[in-house]
Amino acid sequence: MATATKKPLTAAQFKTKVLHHLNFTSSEVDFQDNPTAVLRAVCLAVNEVVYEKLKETNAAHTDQKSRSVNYLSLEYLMGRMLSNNLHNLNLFEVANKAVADLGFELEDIFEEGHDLALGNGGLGRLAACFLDSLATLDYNAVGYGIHYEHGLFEQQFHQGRQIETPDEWREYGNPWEVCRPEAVQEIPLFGSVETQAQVDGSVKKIWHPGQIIKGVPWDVPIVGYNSKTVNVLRLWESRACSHFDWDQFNAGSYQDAHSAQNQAETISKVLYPNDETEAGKELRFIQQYFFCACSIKDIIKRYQKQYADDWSEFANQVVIQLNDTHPTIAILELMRTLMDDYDFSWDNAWAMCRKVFAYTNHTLLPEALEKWAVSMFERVLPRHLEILYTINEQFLNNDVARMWPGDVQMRAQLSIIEEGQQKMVRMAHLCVVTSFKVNGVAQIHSDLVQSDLFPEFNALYPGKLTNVTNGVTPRRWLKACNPKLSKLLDTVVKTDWAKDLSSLDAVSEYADDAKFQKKFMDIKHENKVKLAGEIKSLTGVDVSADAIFDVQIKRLHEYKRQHLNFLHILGLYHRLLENPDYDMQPRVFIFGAKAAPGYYLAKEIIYAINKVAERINNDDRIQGKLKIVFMPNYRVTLAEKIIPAADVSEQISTAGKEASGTGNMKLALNGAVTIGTLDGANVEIAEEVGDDNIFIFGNTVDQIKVMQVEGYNPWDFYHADQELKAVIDWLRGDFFTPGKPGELSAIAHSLLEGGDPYRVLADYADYAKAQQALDEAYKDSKRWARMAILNTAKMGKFTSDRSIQDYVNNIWKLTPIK
Ligand code: CRA
Repeated sequence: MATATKKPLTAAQFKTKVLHHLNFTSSEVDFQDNPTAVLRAVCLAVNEVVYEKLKETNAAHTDQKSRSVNYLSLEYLMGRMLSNNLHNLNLFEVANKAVADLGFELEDIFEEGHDLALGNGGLGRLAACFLDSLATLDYNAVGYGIHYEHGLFEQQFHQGRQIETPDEWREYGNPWEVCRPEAVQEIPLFGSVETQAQVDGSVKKIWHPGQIIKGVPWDVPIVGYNSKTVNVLRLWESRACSHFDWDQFNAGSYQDAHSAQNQAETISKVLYPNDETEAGKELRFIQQYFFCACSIKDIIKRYQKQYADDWSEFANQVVIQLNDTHPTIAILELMRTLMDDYDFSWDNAWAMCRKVFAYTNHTLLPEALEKWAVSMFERVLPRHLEILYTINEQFLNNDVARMWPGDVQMRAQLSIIEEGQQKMVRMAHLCVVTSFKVNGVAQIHSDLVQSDLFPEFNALYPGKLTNVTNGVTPRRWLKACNPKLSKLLDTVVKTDWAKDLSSLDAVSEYADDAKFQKKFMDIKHENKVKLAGEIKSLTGVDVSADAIFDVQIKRLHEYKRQHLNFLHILGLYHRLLENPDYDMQPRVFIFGAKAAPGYYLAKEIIYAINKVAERINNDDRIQGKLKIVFMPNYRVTLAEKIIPAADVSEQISTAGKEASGTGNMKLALNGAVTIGTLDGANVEIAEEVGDDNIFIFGNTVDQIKVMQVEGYNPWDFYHADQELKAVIDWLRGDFFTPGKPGELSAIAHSLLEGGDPYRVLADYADYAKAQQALDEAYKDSKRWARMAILNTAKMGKFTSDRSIQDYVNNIWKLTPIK
């Protein structure tokens, strides 16, 4: 469908639209004290533009019969939408002026918005960045997920301890989503399978479900930057199939009728708040199945709109990307649908599945590799389990037996079913066996997937295992969150760097230019002043923007080693107490992290940092050289405020444990210098910025492996390092908690008696040394400015546009929509 090139909206026209919505959608004539109403009206005004583009995009997708990627993810961490949508539609200045005319600051209006926090951390935020890039690059893509009533919990601190409260992101409605009753799906569960003999001698399997759940889709439009495309994120909400069982109601059991409804609605009630790990909870399993089944039905429905019952184009038109193993059941559901509902033979259905699915692995942590009990599988999805058994049998008898004839041990090791007291389904094995491509998320991680996690699969299916290094969208993570730096970059980069991030390399030429250095560092300082205000209002702590802002923001996990950072802070405090004139640049250590509610040690680490912060922040003896702030309720919106103000980026995971990381990319893009281990994407960041512009320390993956073989004794490190011993002893005693000895001892206990599983003590000395080198570098303001500038200039590789283009070239094979 051809569209006449429309004139861009003027501020006056935009204001008229906003006023229209204030009057007629909200009937809010007196909006002067009602910024929430203004926010709503602005969003609705933006939606007028968005929906028009969405209509055009849908028409183009249908006209061109274009191949699409279907991104299946249990998590999407979208954050707020307004600022990003305005930037992507090139309406930011227009809205700014219109809102000013109404007597408001646009930035204050943004503050009224709620984060869409339907995810935990990196995996969910990656999905959000990928959707942004897919629309920006004009690819036909649909994101599928769950419409959680409650996203990730809100975090508060009560006397230093984390308290969780429910997230209410749509309590009063959300302007960015629209319900699509015409696309509701019905999803069967439980029950039994009947085997029916057919006249031709074959058998047909009939599943008689015990319950049917309704899946209601909510669409969130995804606006591309400076592009024609608006794609859709489709989120499924679960509901009971008939709202009331009237027979039961008439018989007087109102309660029972309601309980079926409650049970059905529980499925999409709440996001599981664990990053990386999830225990074998039946509800989680049903969540996974529910959203996969809804999505598979929807994908088929979209296909049939164009091809009716001609299946010959399906594998050419459809690719389904599994974001980790969470959506693995989609494989079994597609097999079941093709055979049971569309009469495919086994071989044809299997051939189709092997062409359609691809899988991304996001972690090597053994506890995060999903397994489900066969017994539960059988109860919830009896038909799917049958299919799974057949897939496994064929895989073992064909693929494994051909490569390793008679090797019983290999069979057991590779089988999709793990034998044992409790038989388990290994979801990752099903993914690798079925998918035509499997990728890790940074080069070092993908290498480890091939060498350590799935070496046999790599031998069995050469070329299947590959790498796509993660990326982040420069629209949200530079243009929108750091407007001052963006404007400065505009003055020296002549192309639209937000769409072609590699063009930022042109900034390298200015790395030693004194004038440019001053401008760059002045902006950093202004951003720090602004963050200092935020810190004051959120935590009550006064910090100076002249200090180094040292940032560690990410989920709280032992492998990410917030406690290594913490021990080093204690080390500095120890030095300052021994010698108040100890020469160091004043530093503010800024943390942001949520701990999974059931993760004991993670919560103890938060408590210890908060307790120690209380003491150190109020200790006059150290003359303000050291401050610690733990910002509550870390989320996308807070990241957008912290990142532009960061001088130092802490990326200090145990080598081999962080698959990629993406905060590392966002911080460097905004001119923060990384102190980090050779882990995840840090390795590639180091390659890009060069050794002079990053502080690398610590044991490498290989050295960690050697340590494992030779035996690791944390006590050796404790006894060998006086400072380390002293600060650990502080935690074991009552130095920070007078009268309550041992209140902060959980960390020390895990590091010593607990065997220090993440090798914190082994890296302490080298970390402290790297920190000292960093302090030296900061003293030399020219050197530091050069480093900061080069970090921004060299981040071109880490745009999610590049990641998406890698997926397109090597896996999805899409062509952009014209
Ligand atoms: N926790 C990895 O740990 C990675 C993201 C996105 C993670 C991060 O290093 O950057 O995925 N893994 O690829 C994960 O969620 C289930 O595994 C993460 O976010």
